[in-house]
Amino acid sequence: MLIYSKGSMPRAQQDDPSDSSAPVGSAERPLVLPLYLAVMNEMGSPFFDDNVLRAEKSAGVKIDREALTFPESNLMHQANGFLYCNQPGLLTLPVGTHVRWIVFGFGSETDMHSPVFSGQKVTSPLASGGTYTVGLMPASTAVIDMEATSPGSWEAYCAVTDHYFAGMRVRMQVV
Ligand SMILES: [Cu+2]
Repeated sequence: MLIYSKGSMPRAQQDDPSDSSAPVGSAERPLVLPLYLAVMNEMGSPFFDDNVLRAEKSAGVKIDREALTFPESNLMHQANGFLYCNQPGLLTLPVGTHVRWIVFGFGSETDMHSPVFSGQKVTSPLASGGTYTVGLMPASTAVIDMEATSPGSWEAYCAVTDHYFAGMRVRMQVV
């Protein structure tokens, strides 16, 4: 579900896309995709204790909850709900596809994100400013227009170093 202000989305993407003859992915009718970035703390889950017990039973080991690394190990640095490009399916974009990314983040003070779309042409609103990302604070959104220009396997990711190495990435296959 996308909620948008009137006029902020190309007419062809609104409620009745049948009134446009432009194909999805064209400049006139970009493919709209979400990119949700957030650090999810699994220790806040009401199922946390059950999950730890289940993991201990499955692995046959006792988990040291007092270990200094334990809290960090429960911070899931997710992008669209998955880590390390393991989202189901493969996001395949033919060269020339125009994508309107709706990027958004929620969470706490750890949720400062910098979404980047590697290898591709960012066409707005940033290209004129010479930058390739936006600063995304908790409970904020942004729109980034991108054109798939470079074939290969690329990532949409958070450029915050800790977040990237902890898995905040989505794979894009440009063909
Ligand atoms: Cu981030």
